[in-house]
Amino acid sequence: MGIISRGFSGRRAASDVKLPPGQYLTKDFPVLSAGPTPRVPLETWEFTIADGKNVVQRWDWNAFRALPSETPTVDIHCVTRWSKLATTWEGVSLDTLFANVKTDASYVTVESYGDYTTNLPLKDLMGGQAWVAFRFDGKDLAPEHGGPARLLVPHLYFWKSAKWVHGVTLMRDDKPGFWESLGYNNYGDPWKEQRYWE
Ligand SMILES: Nc1nc2c(c(=O)[nH]1)N[C@H]1C(S)=C(S)[C@@H](COP(=O)(O)O)O[C@H]1N2
Ligand SMILES: [Mo]
Repeated sequence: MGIISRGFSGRRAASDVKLPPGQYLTKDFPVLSAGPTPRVPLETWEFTIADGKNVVQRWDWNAFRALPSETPTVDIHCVTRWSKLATTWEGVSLDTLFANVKTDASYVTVESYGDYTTNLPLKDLMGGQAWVAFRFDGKDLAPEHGGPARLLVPHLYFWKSAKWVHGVTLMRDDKPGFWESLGYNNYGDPWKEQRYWE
């Protein structure tokens, strides 16, 4: 029913809205940061992909912004129970960033300016599921929301969407990131309510 009427009307009626279990809707955009907001000048900003210790791809801001970008509209779900629907972003797909990377690694650690890390399976970054986003709601991403650029992985709880993203490291073995080491679930599927380690 939900899917049929949604497809038919082309937008969601209020009665159609389906939130993951235990979530409530908010119109605000709360700021959740584990530490101070790092200020990253565009002149020194870079995004790298490393395979173990070897950096295999590197972009400075101009090279990064010269890549083709996309404008996803997605729902986001924070483990602290707020959700926002139909948020609009601009960013570079991880498929684009990984286009020339060959690896047999199955996991990644995402690293941010200012020390934050988060881990996820590499396949969750691929297939149109993840972006390095630099614009939100038509405006440059504000520093408190992760500007100049943040990861956006909307199908997982929002702590996986690392703000001030600096790069990703490919790993053969999975390794818990910042919140995952402090008790948040290793994977974090909001539809399965994977908030904490069992
Ligand atoms: N670098 C970094 N990224 C981060 C965080 C953080 O503390 N540091 N918090 C995470 C959490 S728990 C959430 S819910 C979202 C919050 O993003 P927002 O502040 O833009 O709402 O960022 C995630 N990414
Ligand atoms: Mo969060």
